Amino acid sequence: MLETEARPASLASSETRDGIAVITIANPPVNALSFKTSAALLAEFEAADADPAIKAIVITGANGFFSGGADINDFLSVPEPGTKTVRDVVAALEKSNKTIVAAIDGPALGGGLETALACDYRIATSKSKVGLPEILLGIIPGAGGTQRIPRLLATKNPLNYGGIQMALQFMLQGKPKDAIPAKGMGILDEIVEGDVVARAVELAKEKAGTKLRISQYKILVPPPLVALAHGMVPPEDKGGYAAHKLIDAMEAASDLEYKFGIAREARLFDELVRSAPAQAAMHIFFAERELGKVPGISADVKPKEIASAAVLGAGTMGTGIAMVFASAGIPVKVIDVNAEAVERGKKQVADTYASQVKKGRMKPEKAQALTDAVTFVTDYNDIKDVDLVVEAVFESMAVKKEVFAKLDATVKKDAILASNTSTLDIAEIASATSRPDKVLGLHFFAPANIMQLLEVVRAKDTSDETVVTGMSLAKKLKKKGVLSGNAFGFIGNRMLFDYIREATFLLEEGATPKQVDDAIKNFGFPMGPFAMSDLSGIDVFYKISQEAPKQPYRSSEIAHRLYEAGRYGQKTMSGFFKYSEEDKRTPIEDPVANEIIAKERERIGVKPRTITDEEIINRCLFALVNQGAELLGTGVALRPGDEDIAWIFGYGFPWFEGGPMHWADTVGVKKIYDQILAWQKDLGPHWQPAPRLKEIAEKNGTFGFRPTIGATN
Ligand code: T1G
Repeated sequence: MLETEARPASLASSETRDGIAVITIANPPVNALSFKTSAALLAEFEAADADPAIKAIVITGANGFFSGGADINDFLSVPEPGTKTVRDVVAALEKSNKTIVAAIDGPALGGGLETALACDYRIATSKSKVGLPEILLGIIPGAGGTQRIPRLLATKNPLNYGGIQMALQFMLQGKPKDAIPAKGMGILDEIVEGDVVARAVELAKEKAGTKLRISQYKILVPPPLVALAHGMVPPEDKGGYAAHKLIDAMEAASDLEYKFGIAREARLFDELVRSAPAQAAMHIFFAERELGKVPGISADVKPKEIASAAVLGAGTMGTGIAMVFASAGIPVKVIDVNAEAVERGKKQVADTYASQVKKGRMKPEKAQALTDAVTFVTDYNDIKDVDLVVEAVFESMAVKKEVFAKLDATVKKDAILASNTSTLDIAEIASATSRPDKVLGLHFFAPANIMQLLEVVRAKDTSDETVVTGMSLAKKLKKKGVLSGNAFGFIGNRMLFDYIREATFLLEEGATPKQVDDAIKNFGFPMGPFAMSDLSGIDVFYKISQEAPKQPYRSSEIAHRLYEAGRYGQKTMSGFFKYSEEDKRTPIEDPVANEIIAKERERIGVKPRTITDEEIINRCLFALVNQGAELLGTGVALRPGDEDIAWIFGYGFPWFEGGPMHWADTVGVKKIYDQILAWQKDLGPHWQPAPRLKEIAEKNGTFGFRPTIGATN
């Protein structure tokens, strides 16, 4: 006979089914194991564990989640003594002599999976995911994951230390595994279709009295593998801080008994959670989740469905954008009146997917399906019924207005028209149509099918519905959608212009392109401003500078001199650097370019001086921060976190510094402001502190958006 004892809804509740206690974590939206939830779960567990009538225990989660792990907000504060955490829950499970079954439905991540690993059996629905993504937060699993996962996987996959390598990859990549591969690895014992809790109660009854303590499994992590792993992750000061600690913790799973291994894990975790890279990574986590929240637009405004799309222009960018839509499952037509461009576009699509298949990253059937999802047409009438068009034609206002007028006349009235312009005025482009409310900017970054950043640009007449549609489309396209106001260069490029301005002035004053790029790379960027200019094309920057609003101060003309010398960068095998036939991408220092720079110094009468790497970093990055503050002050950017996401996912700003605005907080906004005031005197009026920067500096404040506890190292 079934006895049910329901307790009032709380963060954790339990009921009894036939002598089996079923404990449910319920902390919407993701059942995060906050301090409070951990305490509630612990209380329910200890009560069931102590109850002689209870033969075994099932732990599960409500609302389609097992648990998203520890509550990351809790890491931003110092817990009161005696505060219960996930670790205490795991310790209680470890101590129990009752059989415990984890019934997983949905994601079991971080502390959520660690809780399940402390159970004797783990069963899950097929839609579940399991993962230890802590590394993505600049930390390591801190509730036994580094000790149990290696033991479990090594025991389940002993051949050639296969399990050890799996465990390393699982934790170093932090990428969750779907249920079926997780079963294959041995993390899950069973995949359940239907009611996972009912199956778990059944299994608990079957297995009652058995204990499978992973903590007691003996394994060996061979030192050569440890050394290899250390060699495969970035240096500690270039984003690898947590990774090296993770490998150290995993080594303990081999060298030490569980109780000592867990102590080492805890020590390493506590050191990491206060580290600057971890604070930066948590800032990014929350900043990403803020992106879609647009103040002033009511939640009642729903996005339009985009079930079909078209891209105007079969160039490299247009075709790349089309592949993004195809990957998101949105059939897309690429329209171009130029037949050769269409052939080139078709080849780009075929080559891209073929190389994915060749690299084993995509199955041939998937490649074929994606290729079929991108169709090329030459007649506007072929796209008249699509829900959205992205224009990606030549960067000229006249050309843009001409094609928008034609699109407006051809495509169904409620379709959204978007421009992929990287700098031009969206309102001006929209004025060529009868539907400015349905016109916005969708600024993709090259290569569009790789770069994650997507600037969604709102012009004065763009409707709230169109903005919301653009933002939700960004999520559907798996892009980081950053909302920008309609100003020259939007957010990313507008900040870039000041960064490049300063980098070029440093050349005038005595630095070389190599010195500047090396300093910036040493800071953590994948490439410096001049290799980036050569990649994007000095001719492109030159044309943009011709269209840019005139500034009330002098800009350097070094790029002009290179342009006049026909040095456009990689495309002409020479720009700020030169490139070899064998390797068209690796910049080589070029005395010819340095000579052009030296001549320009003479022309403007500047005597070169010694410039330190520190000055290079500060001048380039303070310029970035100052413009970031300007864009916040003018409302072009909504939040500093948005600017950080833009620069991390669009321009390679090192994640472990958290983006330019978070970095500014670690340097000190007051210090930056004072330095800019000093440069205004020494270097010129182009150093104008942004009012928002002044305001924050005078309050000795931060850009911040979530308090961070004093970061160390
Ligand atoms: N802590 C706090 N808030 C969280 C959270 C978490 N772990 N996970 C999600 N949220 C919030 C998020 O900010 C958002 O809030 C809302 O939930 C919905 O999230 C001891 C130390 C679970 C796959 O790294 O990957 O365990 O914006 O928009 O797309 O070893 O969230 O609505 O106010 O992302 O459905 C490890 C992080 C923690 C997983 C759901 N866990 N979360 O994705 O929703 S460290 C993680 C995710 C740890 C232990 C260690 C995803 C998700 P708001 P969302 P989603």
